[in-house]
Amino acid sequence: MYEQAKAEYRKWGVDTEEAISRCAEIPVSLHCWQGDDVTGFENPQALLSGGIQATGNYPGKARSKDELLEDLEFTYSLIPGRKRLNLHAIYGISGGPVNRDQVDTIHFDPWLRWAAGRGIHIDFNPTLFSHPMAAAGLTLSHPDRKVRDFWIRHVKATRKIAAHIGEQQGSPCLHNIWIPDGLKESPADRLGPRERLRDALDEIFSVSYDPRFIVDAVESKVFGIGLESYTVGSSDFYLSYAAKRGIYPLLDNGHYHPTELVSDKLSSLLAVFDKVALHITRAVRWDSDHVPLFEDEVREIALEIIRCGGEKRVLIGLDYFDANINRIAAWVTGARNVQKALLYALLQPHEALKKLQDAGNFSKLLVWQEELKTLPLGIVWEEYLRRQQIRGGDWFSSVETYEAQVLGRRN
Ligand code: RNT
Ligand code: ZN
Repeated sequence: MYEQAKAEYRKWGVDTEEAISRCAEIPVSLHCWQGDDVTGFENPQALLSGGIQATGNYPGKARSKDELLEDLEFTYSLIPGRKRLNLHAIYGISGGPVNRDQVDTIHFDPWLRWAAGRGIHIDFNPTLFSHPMAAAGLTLSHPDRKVRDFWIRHVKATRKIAAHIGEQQGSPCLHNIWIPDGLKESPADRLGPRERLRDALDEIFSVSYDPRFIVDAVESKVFGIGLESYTVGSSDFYLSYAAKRGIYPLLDNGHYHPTELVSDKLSSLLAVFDKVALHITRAVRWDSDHVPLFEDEVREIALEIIRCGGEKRVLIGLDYFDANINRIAAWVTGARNVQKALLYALLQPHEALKKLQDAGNFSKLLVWQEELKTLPLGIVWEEYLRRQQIRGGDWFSSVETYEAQVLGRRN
């Protein structure tokens, strides 16, 4: 069947072998926080706050470092391609409580050792939510200098950790700042908090690190639950800030108005920035962080990455946390869908299609684009999985076994 599919694609000028080998090389950063509903290791009872929420109470949630590692290990075994690991500062490994402004490299060395043994590179995030100092929904833009300073110390510490990780692993660590800061009600002052955020960031970025070790990004948002009327770190704010300060924007596709598409934004940013970071998720009516599907927008994002030659320039990360279904099934489904979308995008004759556009041959372009949609992607996907030694379409039965044998013993 694969030989037939290969011949089918060849008719359109597409080399399935090249697509398979390129797909295997594109790094996708798997977020650790799908495994425990963004709880972290500070306190297993911690409540998620900051305008984000994991809904659902499916049994078997990872309650400790060992359980999360066990689940991650199993999750990775079901996902093809080059995988990174995205950690948050609340996943530090220590003998006792460590406040956020005290986190240090030693708390993440165990992760580095775990990842090194598996050929996995790590990305990192400061955690400016689920903490008493963030209770007001304000952190780096808080009117109280003491609160801002606390969070500035935290992010300075996490950048130091990220640079250490990048140096140790020999691959730059993406350090992405997302803050919840916003207001539920109509603001009386929009500029003040944004100026305070700008100044706090300037203080944070006054420390410079070797770009071979760290890639600094900032993630915007349109609103958070309970913070509906105003978001300090808006898209305009962070795009301008990143452009001026020589850092990078991170686009989360759950963080825009419903008719604004990240797939359309990528080329605009890649025309100006040499790198752009992504959080791939699925927003259902709001930033709900549902599992990404193999759907139009995920495919279009993948198409844009490939069309723009962005395989090395777009840092792909995942960001969803569904607690309503088996968490491993959620993790794996979203990650496999992103992989499948990348393979789909690599199986298109982009140069030929661009030529049709430039020649103004829109009839043929339309016909080709539509015909290409139903080529035998599934067969090439199965072949890709086979070569990666990853289970095919029946992978869920192994999750059922894992649920019975491992997750079922928790609680
Ligand atoms: C929140 C942002 C942010 C978080 C993670 C946990 O809306 O998307 O990226 O989801 O950092
Ligand atoms: Zn995000």
